[in-house]
Parts: sequence; C-alpha cells; structure tokens
Amino acid sequence: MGFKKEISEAAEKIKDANSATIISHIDADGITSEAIMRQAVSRYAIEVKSVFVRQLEPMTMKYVPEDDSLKIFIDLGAGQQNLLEERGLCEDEVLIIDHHVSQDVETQYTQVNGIKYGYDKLSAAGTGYFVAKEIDDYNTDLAKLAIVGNVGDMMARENCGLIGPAREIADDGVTHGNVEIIKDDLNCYGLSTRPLHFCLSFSDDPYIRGITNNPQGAQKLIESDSGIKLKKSNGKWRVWEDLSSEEKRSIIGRLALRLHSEGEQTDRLKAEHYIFPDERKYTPLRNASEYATMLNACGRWVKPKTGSLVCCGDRGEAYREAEDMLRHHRSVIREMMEYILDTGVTELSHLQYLHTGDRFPDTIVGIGAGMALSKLKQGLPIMILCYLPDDPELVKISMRANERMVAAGIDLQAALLKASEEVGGGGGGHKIAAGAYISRSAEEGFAESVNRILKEQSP
Ligand SMILES: [Mn+2]
Repeated sequence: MGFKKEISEAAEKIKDANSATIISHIDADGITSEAIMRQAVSRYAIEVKSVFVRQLEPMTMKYVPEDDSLKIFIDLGAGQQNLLEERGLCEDEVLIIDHHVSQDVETQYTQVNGIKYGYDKLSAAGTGYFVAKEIDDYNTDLAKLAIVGNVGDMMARENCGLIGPAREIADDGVTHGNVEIIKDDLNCYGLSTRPLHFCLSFSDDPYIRGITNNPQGAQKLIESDSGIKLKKSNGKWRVWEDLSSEEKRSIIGRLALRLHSEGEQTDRLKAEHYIFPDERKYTPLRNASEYATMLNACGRWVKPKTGSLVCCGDRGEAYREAEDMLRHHRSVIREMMEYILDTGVTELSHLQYLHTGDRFPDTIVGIGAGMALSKLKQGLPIMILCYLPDDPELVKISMRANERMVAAGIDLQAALLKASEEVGGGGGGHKIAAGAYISRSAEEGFAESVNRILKEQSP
C-alpha cells in the first residue's frame, strides 16, 4: 500500500466517524498536529475532543477515554501499539498518524506513516496535513501549521530547508496565501523578533569566529563594515526580516568571506525561511521557527492547550498566556545556560559533561545543553545529567552535538543507546541530539562509558 492510499484510507475513516478523540504529544509538532486534525475534523461537522500526553506509556493510557469515539493517535502511537492492544482497542476505533518507527503487533491498526516510504523529513503535523487536505481541499490554510510542526521537529535542519512532501506543503501554503518562502536567506534564528546583532551572534550553525556569541563583533560587521543601520528612524531595533535583499546579501557575503578566511565551509550559511505574512510583524508568530519555539514553551510548561488555541487563531487571552510561557521558558533556559557556564563542565577526551541535579526541569535540560554547546569548548559534544521530579529512581541524560561533529562521524543516538543498554536503561534520538534514562545506581561511570563509545566513533 502506498503513502497516498494510507492517506485516503485515514480520511475515509475520519469521515465515517460519529465522534473523535485526538491523542497527541505536547511539543510543537504534537500541538500543531492536534490543531490541524481538530480543525479538519470539526469542519467536517464531527464532534471532536483532544487529549495531550507527554508520552504514551502505561501511566498515561488512562487519559485515552473509554467511549465509542474514533481514537486518532497523532505524533505518537506507532511505537506503542502494544498499549492500544492491551487496552483492548480494536481496528475500527483507532487511527494512527505518526512518523516514528512502527511496532509490529497482531491487530492491524490503520496507520499513516511516511517512514516506510523513506519520508524521514516529514513530521506528524505534515502527515496529518495530508489527511486533512484529503478530507477537504478547503484545509490548505492549515499548511502553515504543518510547516511549524515540521520545522519544530527539526525537519528543515539537515538540508537548511524543507524537502520532499514537507516542501510540497510549504508550496500549498504559498498558493493559499498565508506562507511566504524566502530562499537563500541567512541560516539564523529569531529573524522576526531579535535585534540584528543578537540574531547574528546567536547563530551557531555554522560557527563563525568573532560573530557567534559575540554581539559586539556582529554589531561591528553590520554597522561599521557593511554600513547597515541597526535601528529604525523611530529608535527601535531592526530585525533580520526588516532588511532589504541588498542589505541581506551584503551581510551574508561578509560572513562567507570570514568563513573562507578561516578555511571553513560555507554550505550551511544559507537556509530557506518560512514567513507568515498574515501574522503581526515583530511577533514570534511571524516565522515558522519562532512560532515553533512558542509552542514548545507552552508544551514544556504544561499548557499545550494554550498553544493549540493560538494555532487555531486566538490572538487574545491564549496568545498573551503563550507570550508569558515563552518569556518564562527563555529566562529559565538562560539561567540554566549561565549555571552550566559558571559551574563549568568536566572535560573528557571526547565529551564534556555536567550534572545539574534537580535544579532545572528535565524538559528544558536538552535545550539548555544545546545552547550552552556553542559557548563551551569547540569540537566536544555536551552531556547533561539530571534528576526527574516525579521519579527518584531515574537519571535523565541529554546530549547535544553540532553539524560539524556529525559530519566527523559522531552519532549520539548510537552512543547513548549502547551505553544505556549496557546498564539496563534506554535511549534514542538522532545523531545530533539524543537522550536516555538510566537508573541512579548506574550514574557513576556513565560519562566515561559514553566517552569510550564516542572515541570508537572518531576516525
Ligand atoms: Mn513529531
């Protein structure tokens, strides 16, 4: 069965339902997935409810209602079909829309999943969008949310833009009129809200000496070297989105020269951006990556429904609450980063690590680690260990690398999987970012054993 067939089967199943329950994940991809499906289903005049879970596991299965609604599992479910079976859910009452590796079980649940067709750069929101569009062509306005989900799940990262079916969705958004694709733009974050020099100095892919983590250096390059104004005539900071294409070209050109002179590659300097012209300028909703951060902030501070309301158009109460979440999110991450830099990390030959104990919520430790990475010793992945508030037996491990380390052969997913399995834990993720859980008794010596595996990966 092809991907198209899976999509049309899923759409038929939804159209036949009397009522539906959407069970989704609390990150940006999960929240946009839910918002896409909820709108598509309710527009078809089917009653729909939603449930968000941090993870689908035995403990959270209780949130899946025992009623006769169609259960739409999205951004989760593929890898937990045994739990659905144990619950006694039959084929008729389940639809799985996911992009995680599927588990083999006896019950043949209806599933849409691009993985087995090689679409590994299509998130759950993207997959759900195709189902929504199949239900009704009218739903192409939801392409915008699918882009946010894809970008939030890092689907645009490796190729500096969306590819394959995810890119087709972006084209749908352009046709609909609420998406603008900016090609060959600077690979940076914060293009709609950050003052120019901060936007440049926060960009660490690629790492540019004198610019990355160096706002003064960035300011000099923009003002003195390129003659570009940092402020508008009203005294407010300009953002990357404010620049004319000539101004952008001039800055990107200077950054390329700098990389060349250092003997560095320039292939990751440019990226494609997705702007939403129907959103207010200078807000995080103006572009896909900042929009995704706002939703992640809502999810990580346990307000996924607030994020979902924003996705469905609330620009009042829910939006203000989402802004608060984002501010809070940023300040805690900044605090954590400062803690890492102040406390200092322990350096091993192939790894640098730190234990943050129970100082920071485990849900932001990975993000904080990623942000601290570019400010620490270059070339070594970072590992943060922390305790979990709701499980005194476990230690959470978060690791982050950068594209350059991955190009040199580093695979954090493989390393953490191996090291955690050796001590009876479990882990997963990607080459560039991975996580694991181990028991507290296995904590000692864990960093050394990951270090040994990373050493084997190095040429
Ligand atoms: Mn996802």
